[in-house]
Amino acid sequence: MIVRRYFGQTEEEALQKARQELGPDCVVFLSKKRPEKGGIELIVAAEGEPDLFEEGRRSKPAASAEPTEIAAETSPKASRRKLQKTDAPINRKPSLSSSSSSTTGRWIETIRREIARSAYSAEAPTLSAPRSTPSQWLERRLEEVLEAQEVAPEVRAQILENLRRLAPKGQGSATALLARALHGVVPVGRPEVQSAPVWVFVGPSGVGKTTTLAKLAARLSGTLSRRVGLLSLDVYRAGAQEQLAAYARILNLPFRVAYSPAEVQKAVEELSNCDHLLVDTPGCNPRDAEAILRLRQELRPLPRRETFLILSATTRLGDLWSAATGFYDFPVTQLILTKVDETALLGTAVTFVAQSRLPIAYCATGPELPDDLETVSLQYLAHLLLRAPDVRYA
Ligand SMILES: Nc1nc2c(ncn2[C@@H]2O[C@H](COP(=O)(O)OP(=O)(O)OP(=O)(O)O)[C@@H](O)[C@H]2O)c(=O)[nH]1
Ligand SMILES: [Mg+2]
Repeated sequence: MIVRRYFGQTEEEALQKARQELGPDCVVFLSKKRPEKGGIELIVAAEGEPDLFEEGRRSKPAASAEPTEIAAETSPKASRRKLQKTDAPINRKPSLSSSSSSTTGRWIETIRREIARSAYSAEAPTLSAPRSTPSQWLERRLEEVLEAQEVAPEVRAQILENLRRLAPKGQGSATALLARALHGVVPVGRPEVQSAPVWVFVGPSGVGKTTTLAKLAARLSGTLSRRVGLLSLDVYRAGAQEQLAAYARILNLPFRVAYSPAEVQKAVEELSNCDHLLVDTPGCNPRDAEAILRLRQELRPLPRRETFLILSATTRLGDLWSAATGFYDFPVTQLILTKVDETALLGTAVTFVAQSRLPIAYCATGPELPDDLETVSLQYLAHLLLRAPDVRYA
């Protein structure tokens, strides 16, 4: 999102300047009388991803527009945002309605700070004042974004440290710069071709293990033309086998159920012509040591394997750690983050990945098969962190 300040003798004049620069869909946050600036001040927002260096380089703001970019938005789902268009009455003060996300609150708080600052901006320096170098300016912008996303302070510090090294020579979009600054802080997973042939999906109950397994089965067998077999060890939850059996039917893949380590061994032999064997497991309480041990014993006959820990992006940091600790001994090799669509706050998950050093391989972005799954790259994580939360006006 881009937020800028425009001045004019009348609201219409200031709005015309805003539309010229930001396009017809820009949104008026605030309109106020500013006689010392020649009439009226508008604070206007628009969708888009600014080149932060470009904005930071402006040593002196134009008389009519003072750039105060808050963050970038590149989400393909950006169209979901419901911003009031500027062809609505411009002097209607926006009031926040139902947005419950604390991120939204913080972002709005950032915008409010800009608005408050504008009350005495004749005296106070703006964010793009001459004394601010491009790299300082950029660092402040991204620090605000990371804080709003609730990335833990020590992880933020590491990312900003990288940014400080990159920024003086860096160029490009906010997403590209943040992606480079995440390097070495947030480990990402191995590509499919480098992984072991058996993929086991473990995690707490209801996080999306079976759905994610089916998405990956569809991707491996469809796009990548691999021979894929499915094996269910979930013999506890009613309907669990039927769920995976249905996916196997839809995808036309061989499917087995195993009730014991011996049956696991038998299934491995029967499906030995497959390039990949994807193994579904029952939801397991990470604090239930007995259930964890039972599952580990059942998995023992499986040859060299990739064990994905599946966790929901909506989980608190303490519970993410509790799961990582409970499943640690399997051993877990990579992480899959599900329900990324259910939160605008990705900072907790990013903090967890940075602290645990568990490489994050995929993000599930919805319940739909097979599309709601993204292979994780630093570019993708930067995009998630920079996407703006939904902002709604009454
Ligand atoms: N919004 C959203 N829903 C998801 C996502 N992944 C899975 N779901 C939904 O979450 C619910 C649980 O998914 P499952 O795949 O059955 O979860 P599970 O971990 O296998 O559950 P158990 O086997 O009972 O432990 C289902 O309604 C899925 O459609 C996601 O990324 N986003
Ligand atoms: Mg399941």
